[in-house]
Amino acid sequence: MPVAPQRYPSLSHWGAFTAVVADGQLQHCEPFHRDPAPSRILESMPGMVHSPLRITRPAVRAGWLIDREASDRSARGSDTFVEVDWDVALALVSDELTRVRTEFGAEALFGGSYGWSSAGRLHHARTLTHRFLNAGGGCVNQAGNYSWGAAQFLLPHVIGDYAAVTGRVTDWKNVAANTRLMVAFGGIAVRNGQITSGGAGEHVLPRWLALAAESGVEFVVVSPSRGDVPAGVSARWIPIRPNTDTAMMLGMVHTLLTEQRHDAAFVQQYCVGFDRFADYVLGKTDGQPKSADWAAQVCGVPAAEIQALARQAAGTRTMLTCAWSLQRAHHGEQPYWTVIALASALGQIGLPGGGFAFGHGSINGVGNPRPAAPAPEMSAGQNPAKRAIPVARIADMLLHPGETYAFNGREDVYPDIQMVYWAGGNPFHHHQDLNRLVQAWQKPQTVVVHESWWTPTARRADIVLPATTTLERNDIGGSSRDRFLLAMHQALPPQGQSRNDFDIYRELAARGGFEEAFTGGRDEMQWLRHIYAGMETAWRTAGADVPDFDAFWATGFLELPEPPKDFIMMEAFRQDPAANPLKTPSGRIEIYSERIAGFDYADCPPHPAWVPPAEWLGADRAGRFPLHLVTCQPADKLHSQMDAGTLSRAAKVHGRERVRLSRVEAERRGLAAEDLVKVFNDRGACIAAVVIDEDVMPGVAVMATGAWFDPANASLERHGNPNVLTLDTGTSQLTQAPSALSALVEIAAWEGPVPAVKAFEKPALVAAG
Ligand SMILES: Nc1nc2c(c(=O)[nH]1)N[C@H]1C(S)=C(S)[C@@H](COP(=O)(O)OP(=O)(O)OC[C@H]3O[C@@H](n4cnc5c(=O)[nH]c(N)nc54)[C@H](O)[C@@H]3O)O[C@H]1N2
Ligand SMILES: Nc1nc2c(c(=O)[nH]1)N[C@H]1C(S)=C(S)[C@@H](COP(=O)(O)OP(=O)(O)OC[C@H]3O[C@@H](n4cnc5c(=O)[nH]c(N)nc54)[C@H](O)[C@@H]3O)O[C@H]1N2
Ligand SMILES: [Mo]
Repeated sequence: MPVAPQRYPSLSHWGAFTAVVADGQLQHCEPFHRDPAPSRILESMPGMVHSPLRITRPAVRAGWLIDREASDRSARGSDTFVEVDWDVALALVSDELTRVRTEFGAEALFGGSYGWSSAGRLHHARTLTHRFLNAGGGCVNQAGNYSWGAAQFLLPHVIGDYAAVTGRVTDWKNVAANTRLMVAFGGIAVRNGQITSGGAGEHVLPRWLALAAESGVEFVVVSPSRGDVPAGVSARWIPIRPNTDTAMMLGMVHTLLTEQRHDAAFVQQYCVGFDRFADYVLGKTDGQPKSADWAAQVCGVPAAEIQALARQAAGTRTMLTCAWSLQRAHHGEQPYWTVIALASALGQIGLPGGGFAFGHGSINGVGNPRPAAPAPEMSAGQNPAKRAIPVARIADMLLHPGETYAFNGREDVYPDIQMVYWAGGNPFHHHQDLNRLVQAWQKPQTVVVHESWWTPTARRADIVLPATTTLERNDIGGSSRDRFLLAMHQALPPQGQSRNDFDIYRELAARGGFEEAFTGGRDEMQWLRHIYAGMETAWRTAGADVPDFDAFWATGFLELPEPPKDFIMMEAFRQDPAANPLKTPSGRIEIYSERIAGFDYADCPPHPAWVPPAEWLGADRAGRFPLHLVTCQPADKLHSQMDAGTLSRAAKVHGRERVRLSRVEAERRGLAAEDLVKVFNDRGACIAAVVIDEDVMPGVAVMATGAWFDPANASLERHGNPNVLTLDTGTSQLTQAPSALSALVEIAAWEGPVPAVKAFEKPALVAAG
């Protein structure tokens, strides 16, 4: 008699689903019945959960195991691993933590562990890493994130808090009803709307876009790629040179000012320092008016088009929105500050359907009407070491211990790191200039990684501990942008000898004598009840029908109602700025910031300005690297997660990531579709496969991130990982965020034999003798 498959509710960053399990194997992931637009990334899960790339046993790098001090750290990534028993591995990790803490102190232990890990919040590996290291005496952490790092530290100076980025923007319903023109810098890529951090219960972006289109909202997409125009929406595409949006926006402000179309009363009442900015725009401070003609030279958009868009925006209800990508670039503070200045000049901030927003095309749920009730959360506790570096300065830190750097008005010194601890992230995916990171990674004596798969980062560890995936444990997930809270039932036993990160840390904490501090005296199900209890009151107040935990667990989900009233960003401030001031020094929108002026940073002046990036098409157009490389998010996976899965692999060409080019650029280089090419600059090279794409403007090459890093050597990566080409420098001294989107490259036909891709082969493993 065949046994009926079992069904378990679960959740991932790419959507909620039911895990269908038969004979101990995940058969497929059935999308959540309430999700109107599920993501196909779910298709990759069965193959990944049961992948031969799973790490099945704890493993120790051979050179490190023989002699830590004498071991050749450049062998990280190529060395053999020795598989050991859990007891041996845990003793090694525990002793090493104790040794490093005793000999060098908590400041020698890097536990930033940046990365997305699971949607489930109890078993969120990064949070658990912090909780464990904090309880054990602290570590050096990472501040901010790769997603919106420049915005995160700039916006508090300008609009007081960064709610506009991470929190709520004006609801889509309000946009549909009131906005007539939506100008999307960086576009609204539906591809990116597959993802919600913490898990998508419902994918809402297609629905809200359709509503806006039906309601007659006119879309203008300013982007190097027409691919950022949302499907099903008729939109005008304005191609723009990457990293030059600031110039275009300044040209629009200049048009408004010189034609007296700006809202003088608004900037007077709600902003500080607009006059000083206007002097700059008009050329009174530097002799160069930032006219539409000037802007056209910089950004490549015709002056008449810049002027026409400014006039149109001033004549109707306009929402300006910027993708997060704009600020993930060198001097990425400037387009964000400038769009706020432009929106201020238009004077519609705080009105229905007007003003500015960020991230509509970056992640699912931006503008999704949802009451302000908390999402589930696990606490990491306090870090007694009180040390953190800006998230993306990791290679700088490892390469330059003791050196001083500036960050957001402070001077700090890079710590001298002896041990790196990572769980739930893939720095050999996320960091820029990976050849430089390979060098920096040789600095610490010891690297510990928890992973489920032999990712590039796991391969570069000294001690690897096998972690379960989401389906092998019980959890709870949800996001502040989503109306659903999801129960995540354990559907499978731990694969191989893998253990939950929570259990690994519990055992290590027990060895260190602080088990109770780590566990809080709770086991898995007690924690889930505790997290649920912490949300109950707020969810009930927000109008949800909240059952007790057992009933929620049995049903598998809980739903918040849509709020009765539209949320309009900065509405209260607009209605009464004295009663509802912004959390800036002046209480108003700071178009000129005295605080930033006081920092005296040449790379971040006190008002929005055109500060050319280190690499862009204006500086080196006729030079050796005439193409601007745009590294966007991948459509068929989340970062590097599920890269070895069926969906991602099917999209590769000759097993490599693709590079998109216009026909003129391909023909100029004698390239045809599916040709293998070398994409290169002075930092490195990778092999990729050509896609001729007339939606990409000339001068630009587009590659998605996520191909598992597979270097043949420092001068060639075989799989198409664009981060061997990107620039590893802080956006500015103010925010020190990643400058991933500022890189110039050249492309040439691949000559000679093609090296095989080895990213999906396990490292050499031997049993302990
Ligand atoms: N060039 C360029 N680079 C970029 C970007 C770009 O636009 N351009 N974007 C940047 C951005 S915005 C981001 S957010 C980063 C993303 O960078 P990351 O978040 O580091 O990328 P992921 O591939 O999601 O890595 C998460 C890792 O956690 C592991 N993991 C998942 N669940 C668990 C678990 O339960 N336990 C453990 N121990 N591990 C688990 C996964 O297997 C995976 O290897 O990349 C950045 N890098
Ligand atoms: N499918 C999928 N979705 C994802 C992710 C994923 O890995 N996979 N990652 C998620 C995460 S962690 C994040 S932070 C968000 C990131 O969200 P974003 O940062 O918004 O995403 P990107 O795909 O990097 O960039 C969006 C578009 O910006 C355009 N662009 C790039 N540079 C410029 C420029 O200088 N000017 C203008 N006008 N346009 C430019 C590119 O054409 C690109 O398609 O995506 C999230 N969504
Ligand atoms: Mo991100």
